[in-house]
Amino acid sequence: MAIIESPTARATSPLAAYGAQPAVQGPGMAALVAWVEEIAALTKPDRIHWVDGSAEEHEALLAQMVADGTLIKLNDAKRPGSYLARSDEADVARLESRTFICSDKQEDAGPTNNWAEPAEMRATLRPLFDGSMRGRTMFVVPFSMGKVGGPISQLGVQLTDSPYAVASIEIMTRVGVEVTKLIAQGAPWVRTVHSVGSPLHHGDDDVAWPSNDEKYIVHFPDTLEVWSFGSGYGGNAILAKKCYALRIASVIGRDQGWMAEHMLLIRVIDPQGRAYHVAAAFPSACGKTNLAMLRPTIPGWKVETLGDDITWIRPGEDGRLYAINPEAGFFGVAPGTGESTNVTAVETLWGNVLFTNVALTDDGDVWWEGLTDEAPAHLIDWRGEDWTPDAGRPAAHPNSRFTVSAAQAPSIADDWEEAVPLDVILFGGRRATNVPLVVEAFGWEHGVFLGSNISSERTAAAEGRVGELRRDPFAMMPFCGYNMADYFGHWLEMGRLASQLPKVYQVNWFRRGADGRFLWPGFGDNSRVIDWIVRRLQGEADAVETPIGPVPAPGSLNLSGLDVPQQDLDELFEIDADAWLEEADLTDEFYALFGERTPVELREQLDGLRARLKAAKD
Ligand code: GTP
Ligand code: SPV
Ligand code: MN
Repeated sequence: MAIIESPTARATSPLAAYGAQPAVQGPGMAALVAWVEEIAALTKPDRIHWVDGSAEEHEALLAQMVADGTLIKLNDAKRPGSYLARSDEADVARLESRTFICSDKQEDAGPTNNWAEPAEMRATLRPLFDGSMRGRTMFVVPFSMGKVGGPISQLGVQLTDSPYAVASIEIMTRVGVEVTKLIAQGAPWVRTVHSVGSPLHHGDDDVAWPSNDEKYIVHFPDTLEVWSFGSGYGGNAILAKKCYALRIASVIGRDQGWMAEHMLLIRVIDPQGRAYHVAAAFPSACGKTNLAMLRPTIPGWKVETLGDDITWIRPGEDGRLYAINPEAGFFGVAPGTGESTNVTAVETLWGNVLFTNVALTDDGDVWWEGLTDEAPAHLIDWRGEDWTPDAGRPAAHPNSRFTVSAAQAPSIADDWEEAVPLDVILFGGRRATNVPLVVEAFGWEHGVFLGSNISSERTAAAEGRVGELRRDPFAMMPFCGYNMADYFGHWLEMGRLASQLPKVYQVNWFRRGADGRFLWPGFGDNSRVIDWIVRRLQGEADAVETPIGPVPAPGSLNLSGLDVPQQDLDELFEIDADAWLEEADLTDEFYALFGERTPVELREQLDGLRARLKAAKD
């Protein structure tokens, strides 16, 4: 199968000139072909490749990237079917400052999103995309979020000049002719355009990771379009993920009565074999993949993986909220993933993995900080330079990632592509202070209040100073495609649409002692918190009320076999009324950002919190 069709004589239609479109017919095909032609006329690729999603095509694409120097093939004996990509040093993470929500009205993007007037943004983008694919192949990538033809699945097409993006999308979504057939039959789909912005002029040598210093990740929610320019990395380039499945989908969900959330999804099975479904919203690089693959340290419990990053939730006919993971793969943070922290992930990564910005070992395998306790004596670091343990810098980039098929996780549920009824929603973040290990919400509105108040220390998943505390409501600050206050309102509305709501909890695995240590062992021991929550659902675990919500009664958290000193436990659950009153002031300031759009229910929740804190002080 030829990946690269040579540019034949430019005949009548650009499509006829560039490459073969699939032999799929139907009323929806004309719009797709017209759009592909329009974007090709703008970006002027040398070739067009309609991706069919076959295994042979995927292999050929990978082989071509090895030949071009974009990928390094890893040692087949150590890591079969696996590859390493090293990005440009200026293209290593999502760029929130370059991400725009271009709704017709600025107030619909809200104060927490970058906004530009759509016509003005189109005028900015047009010259950037004009000829941006010269010398390259434009790939047409039809994809489905959720299983192909599934009742709550959504379709899209990405046009991209990045073969790395194509290979990634093929792992992260369902790609291929079956999707094109649905589009041909008339199913709705979302248009996404991506260019690394690095045209090749005659005789130019390509670089391993083409990109452009100027970057734009732009969403037009009113026309359901995404345009991304200049970056080849992760969420900037795999447009099905954050751009579509969160930002655009959140808008569709607002209008249609469902939710697109930055959440992992798991099935927890208790020692009696009873199953519960838990979704958890934690900000980027705050432990979603880890919890999604949790291996409980307490006997009798089991966790099955359903998703690790995105969850779509909608009310079912029985009044419960049903959830699916729309993705087909994991784009997971490598550093900190090891035998002692996430052994399931380590097992998942046995082969067929696309690694980005991790270190290369001398025997052609990969390594990153935290994979093993001891670093190898010599590595090639993520920049391609020699590295030894005394180098004084990390060998893998802190936001280095693995891309791997979800089906490959040993913990994946047999029915992971089906919707499941939600029992529990968790909100969490990285908080060194104030937030206890676990707090129960008084009810749905209080739960929404807790979600709206997630704050977290910045990680390497996006630009900004790592460690700085920032607000990240519902872990959706970078991913909400519309006004955040309206989004809070949508959460409240969902509570009215469903008759049997999940219970909501706030968790924090990251509280530190005065000496800077984590107070809680985390990882597999987080099962102890899940166990308490499930026993609460069953009416079998006690809680004590505090001003911020019920917390485990002394003795009700299963700590057997765990060596955490009582003093650390006290610190883990300490609630300092003064510090919380200060947080309440910050919440007030934050809500004020949205003016009248902040739902009154949340203001009432804030008043209630303040009153309880003041009462506790008297
Ligand atoms: P995105 O893919 O960016 O949305 O993030 P994610 O939430 O899936 O991140 P992931 O699970 O990969 O978290 C990465 C970091 O969190 C790693 O550095 C882990 O070591 C750390 N981490 C995860 N769980 C725990 C925990 O229970 N305790 C502590 N201390 N660290 C944890
Ligand atoms: C995140 O940053 O939350 C991610 C990685 O999941 S990316 O897809 O690059 O946005
Ligand atoms: Mn994420």
